[in-house]
Amino acid sequence: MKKICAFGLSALCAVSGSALGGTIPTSFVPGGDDPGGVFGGRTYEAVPYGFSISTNLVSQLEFFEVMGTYPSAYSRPDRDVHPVERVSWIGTATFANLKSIADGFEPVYGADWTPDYSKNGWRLPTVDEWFKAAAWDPTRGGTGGYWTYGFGRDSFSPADANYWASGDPFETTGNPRTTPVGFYDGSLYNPGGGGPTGDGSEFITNPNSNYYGIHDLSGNVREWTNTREAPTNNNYVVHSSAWGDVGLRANWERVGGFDWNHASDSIGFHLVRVPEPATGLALGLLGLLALRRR
Ligand SMILES: [Ca+2]
Ligand SMILES: [Ca+2]
Repeated sequence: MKKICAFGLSALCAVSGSALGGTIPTSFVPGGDDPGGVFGGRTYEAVPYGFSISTNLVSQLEFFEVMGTYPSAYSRPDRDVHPVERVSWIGTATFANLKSIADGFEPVYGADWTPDYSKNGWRLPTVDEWFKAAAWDPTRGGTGGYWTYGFGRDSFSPADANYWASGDPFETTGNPRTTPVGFYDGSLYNPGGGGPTGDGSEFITNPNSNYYGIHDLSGNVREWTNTREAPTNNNYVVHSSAWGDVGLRANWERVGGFDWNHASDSIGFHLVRVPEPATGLALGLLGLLALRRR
């Protein structure tokens, strides 16, 4: 066992290979099959390299097992299976570095929180990666295309995702009204009413995972990305919609940029990692895109 510190602070040390927390389930998004383009007035670049993305939003239990704390506003007995929220961008980067070390990967974030894209550890997705994971479907129309919502459809109903007054069994339990990660999987919850989930009311969900099998890209909580809003500030772009939003944002719409110390019970995150960042031309492209991104 070897104790490793991410960047010299005792609070950011972990034992390499200690497997802090369990394995984070991932879905693989292959590179090189998407054209990118302009959507809603924003340019999304093609992603020429493959990356892994957490199948679910990072849960409160996954965060606790690494960090030893429950920072989220949702504090009911079933909190472990709900998405972690009220974590700042710096908090997510800290978690990602520690989880990387525990899993035997290279930490991505350096001393000033600058991501080193040559490392193979966990990090937040860039906006281009997030958009591809949420929208791209190489089978759409036979030749591939982009969907409006993160579950592979261009319209939504209350059975598809968690938003304000969407009727799920967590509407009446008080704020924040998150649903468990992976909740929209086609299940019938609390059949006949009076079950153990949320307020016990019966609720049927549509299968919400998309082509890659990823959940909750639309709805439940908004999500941090690894992309700065502008090179001159520490605001990071936030995508997706939350339990408190009326309806769902399209995959290309952004909430805006938030300071890296901002923490909200409406913001959580998916994690990504590039298993082999040093191979091919992926690394150079990624670095360039991250630098020139507005
Ligand atoms: Ca809801
Ligand atoms: Ca989401």
